[in-house]
Amino acid sequence: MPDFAARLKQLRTTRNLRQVDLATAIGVAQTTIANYEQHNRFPDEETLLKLADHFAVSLDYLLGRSEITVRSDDILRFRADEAAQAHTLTPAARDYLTKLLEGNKREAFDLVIERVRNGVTVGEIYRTVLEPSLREVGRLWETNEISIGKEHYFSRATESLMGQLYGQIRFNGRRCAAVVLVTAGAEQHDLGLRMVSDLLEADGYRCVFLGPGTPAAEVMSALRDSGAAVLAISATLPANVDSVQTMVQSIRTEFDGNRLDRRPRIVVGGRAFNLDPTLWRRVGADSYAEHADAAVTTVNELLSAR
Ligand code: B12
Repeated sequence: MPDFAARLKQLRTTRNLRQVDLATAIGVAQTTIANYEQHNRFPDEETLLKLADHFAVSLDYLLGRSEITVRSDDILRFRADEAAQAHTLTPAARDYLTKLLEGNKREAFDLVIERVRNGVTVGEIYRTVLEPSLREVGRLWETNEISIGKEHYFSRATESLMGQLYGQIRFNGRRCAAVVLVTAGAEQHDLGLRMVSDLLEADGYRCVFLGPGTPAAEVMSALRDSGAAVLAISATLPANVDSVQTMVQSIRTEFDGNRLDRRPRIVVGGRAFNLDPTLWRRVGADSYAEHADAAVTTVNELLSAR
């Protein structure tokens, strides 16, 4: 495998960047990049993270310890799709977004809760209002049209609205297996995974939502204690995909001696996997779904095939 110097040069040249372009983008001198590529210097922690973020790769990939990465052309295509979707927000998503960004939280919540009272399912609200408006907020933040504070406010408020909507979910009364849900590595984005959890519960699954920051040993305990049939892992940042792979490998090893039907099936998802639809196979998962509705279908299919 290449070392850091070779990997950096490879990443830079395959993106058609000159040393000076990369230097400007991450805020260092051109000679610094030249020194990195010639093994003369090694970056500090902050610069390493900037480089990984800039190329949308993990630190392991940047250091030549992993070959798992999302292809840059996939990222560009995905971003273009996201930008195009901004113009096709549903009127309800547009209203929610506008009201909340103006600070009218009560009105924003009321218009969503009103729709649920009128028969719209929570799943539909997630798909047509909350998910697209969250993505649009990300785009507005990336293009400097709103501040990071507004983006935080919007996501925290949406999280609290989801808590209220949970009470409105219509559960279908089936009694299904348990599913443990976690995010990988340092991943803090967990709203998408919560949507997956809520819709699985609505379909009858017992969900053990662990979310971000759960140590591997605790994930194992939760799988054993709940007798889970499925582990659902979410990653939004490409930098966390390696951690998904590590988690998949340790679960496989841990349950290796168990009967086939006692080994948890592993399903992955989240923005990082949506960027490159071949990635889920490369991390060794059993399946993948692009969004929360599809996640329910996928889990049903995985378990009916056992
Ligand atoms: C809200 C948000 C935050 C919140 C998260 C709050 C929370 N509790 O989740 C906070 C403020 C904490 C945050 C932090 C950061 N964020 Co942020 N964030 C977002 C934002 C605006 C929305 C994310 C979201 O909720 N989307 C909506 C959900 C519903 O979509 P989803 O996650 O894709 O989930 C769906 C599917 O993927 C699927 N799914 C999800 N998980 C799973 C799992 C399984 C098993 C299955 C089957 C399916 C599945 O189902 C879901 C529902 O359909 C996005 C913008 C965007 N385009 O997504 C940026 C975004 C993801 N963030 C970004 C960044 C850069 C960051 C920070 C690094 C910023 C910083 N410098 O601090 C940090 C990183 C924190 C960390 N270590 O994880 C970038 C990522 C760019 C990249 N490299 O890919 C984005 C894209 C913004 C942007 N346009 O640049 N963020």
